[in-house]
Amino acid sequence: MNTIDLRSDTVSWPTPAMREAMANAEVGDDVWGDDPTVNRLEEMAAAMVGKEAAVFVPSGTMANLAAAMAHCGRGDELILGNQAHSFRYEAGGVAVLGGIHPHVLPNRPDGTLALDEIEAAVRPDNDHFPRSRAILLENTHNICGGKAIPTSYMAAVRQLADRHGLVVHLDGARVFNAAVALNCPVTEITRHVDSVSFCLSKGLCAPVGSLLCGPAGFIRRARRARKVLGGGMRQAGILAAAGIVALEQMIDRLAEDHANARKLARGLADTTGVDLDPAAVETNMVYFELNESVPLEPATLIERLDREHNVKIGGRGGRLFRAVTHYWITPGAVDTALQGIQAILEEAGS
Ligand code: TLP
Repeated sequence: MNTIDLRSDTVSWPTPAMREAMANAEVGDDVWGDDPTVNRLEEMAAAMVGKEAAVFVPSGTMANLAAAMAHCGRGDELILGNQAHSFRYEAGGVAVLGGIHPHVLPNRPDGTLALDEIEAAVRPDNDHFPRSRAILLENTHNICGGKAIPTSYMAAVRQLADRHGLVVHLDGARVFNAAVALNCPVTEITRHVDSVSFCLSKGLCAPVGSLLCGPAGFIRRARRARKVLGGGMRQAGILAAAGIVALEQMIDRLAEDHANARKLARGLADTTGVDLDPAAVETNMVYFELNESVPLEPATLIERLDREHNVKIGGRGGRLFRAVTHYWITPGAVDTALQGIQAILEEAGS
């Protein structure tokens, strides 16, 4: 990557080992259940997160929607955070396509929902109300700074859900980043939820795909939801082969991305005109703000950084930005990005 692309970890390219595995993948028709490479990936994924079964889907968005549709029927209610990716960035899919009513609670800055607010959101059985059915958590929590949510919180939500007969789905798009940051086996996180989705195509570098994992009956319903959503793929073993490499080779090294994010955060915290708390950076995401005192439009910083320094960062509204580290971002690339930001801010007179 000549460009230093920090807009997201979704921009990461497949590794040479993935391209080789893709070229040599054994394939079959996965809608018929005939693709040996997809079947192997699904078995591996389910075992890794401690669930009975898994289904390979094209995206994290489809994984979350298929999960909601497999857990909930029309008129059921899904409790989730107002900063959940599912609520903010998935085009309202649960309502549009699932007939599911989102019950939105405020996310706290650490990405959690207050337990008493979840409790209060659970509806009594009454013809006037939607039926409370599921809780959705996100770990790591993207919009809340890429925070890794502790296993003790996951356990507390499990207990609450059990008291009310609710199921819990985890949007674990980056659940392996969470496990690395919390220094625990991923099953310590996933054992508290009924179902979990995770992405191969973010920090794990595969080109396409996510896994939805859970009990066998749930996964059967999710396969049907995948079909309804147009996500039944044919010789998907080509993609699954890269996913297997992702699970075998790319998880432990996520610690390097976290170290690079911390390095970036420290450098930005030392930069005049930038506001951020480096202690808030727990995984591969660095959110930072341009101080009001800097006479520079946020769009200008993004545009000049790209044009003059070949560095891309994401604008998150107002004066907020996001930079995400991944496999293709080296410590040297972090230095280049920092130098670029500092040069532009100095010139702007901060
Ligand atoms: N997140 C993307 C954008 O959509 C914001 C990103 O660049 O971070 N869950 C979480 C927590 C996510 O961050 C994302 C993607 C998804 C689900 C959806 O995954 P895809 O893009 O595969 O549908």
